[in-house]
Amino acid sequence: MGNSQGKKKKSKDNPQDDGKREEGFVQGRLYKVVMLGEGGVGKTSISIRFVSDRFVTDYDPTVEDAYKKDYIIDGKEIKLEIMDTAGQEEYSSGVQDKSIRQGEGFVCVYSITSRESFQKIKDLRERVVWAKDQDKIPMIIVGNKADIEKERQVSTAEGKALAAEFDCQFIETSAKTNSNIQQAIDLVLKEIAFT
Ligand SMILES: Nc1nc2c(ncn2[C@@H]2O[C@H](COP(=O)(O)OP(=O)(O)O)[C@@H](O)[C@H]2O)c(=O)[nH]1
Ligand SMILES: [Mg+2]
Repeated sequence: MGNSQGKKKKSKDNPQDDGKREEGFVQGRLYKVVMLGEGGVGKTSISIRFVSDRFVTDYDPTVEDAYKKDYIIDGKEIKLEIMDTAGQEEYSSGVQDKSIRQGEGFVCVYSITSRESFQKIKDLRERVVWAKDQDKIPMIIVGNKADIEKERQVSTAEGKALAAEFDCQFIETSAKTNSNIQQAIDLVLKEIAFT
């Protein structure tokens, strides 16, 4: 395709087409966000909460789906696709690697009630870094289930410290009470738009 003087304009629907990135959001552009995290941390719940403002408790945990939403951010109407992965524990599975390759922004989710899920974040980040050949990867860390304070195993300070180590943003959320869900998605979208 026409690639003269390295000034090729990136196509709207094909943001990965070109290494060059605009600063800020582009009207009509599709933004692809990938949810990563151990099974049960709330990836599907966060996705459904964001796209349809519901909290569903009975769905198949093995389901892997993509949720789409037209969304206005910074005054621009964009298309958002959230790729919800399942079976994170199956490291050999190529399915998530495909999502990682296709995704532009990554939401690494753990549950504040599970130290194990928190410890997994490091591995997840490494997989993304390995799969993407980019200097800076748009990524945020999310500590979900913040509504269950009495079962907390991971402090807010620990979450912040890990995010600082990875030079990324951190937010605690609850898909159940709809706390900080939109804020989390906005954060990752801004990482994509301004990275
Ligand atoms: N209390 C509470 N439960 C949640 C929250 N998010 C998800 N859950 C519950 O945690 C379980 C796993 O959630 P799910 O979205 O399927 O996790 P996934 O495997 O990461 O997709 C389900 O029973 C959800 O109802 C939350 O923010 N607070
Ligand atoms: Mg799920």
